[in-house]
Amino acid sequence: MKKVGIIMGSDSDLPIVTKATDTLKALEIPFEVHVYSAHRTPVEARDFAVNARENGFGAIIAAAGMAAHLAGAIAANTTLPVIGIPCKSSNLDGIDALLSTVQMPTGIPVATVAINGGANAALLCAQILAVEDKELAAKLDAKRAADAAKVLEKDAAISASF
Ligand code: RP5
Repeated sequence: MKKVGIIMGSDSDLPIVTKATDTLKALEIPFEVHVYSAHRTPVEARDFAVNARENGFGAIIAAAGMAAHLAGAIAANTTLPVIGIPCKSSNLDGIDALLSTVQMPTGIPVATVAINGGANAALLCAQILAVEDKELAAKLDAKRAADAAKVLEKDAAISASF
């Protein structure tokens, strides 16, 4: 199976990235995690993106906050699908990172999930990889069914309490 590359702009983004790694582990999808910044280590971020396809990656998650250019900078250097996670910082509640990540110019797409949406970033990667992987698609179907069953249990409990 192709690997997922997870890049974060700073180790302070790790709590958000952990939501993605937990999700990938549960689905038994191989991944690598790195701290590369579009601003502080632009050469390393670029090199990772340029070599990612040849290095066995099938999709890349880029998590960054503030003036979040990481996902766009990665996307500029690969045609692998790039999923951006805008991370919330203290001043602007993540709106800064959301707009920086989502507003990509035509030709260089970044699939942007919600602010701090680490789990959905991983699920989107899984869905991309599952296009050509029936076993992974079955795991995703099973997860959806299990998630729905949990909601229906909550419905029964809430409904019975009134
Ligand atoms: C961004 O700036 C990082 O992705 C992080 O979300 C934010 C703050 O970084 P640190 O100052 O905590 O390293 O580039």
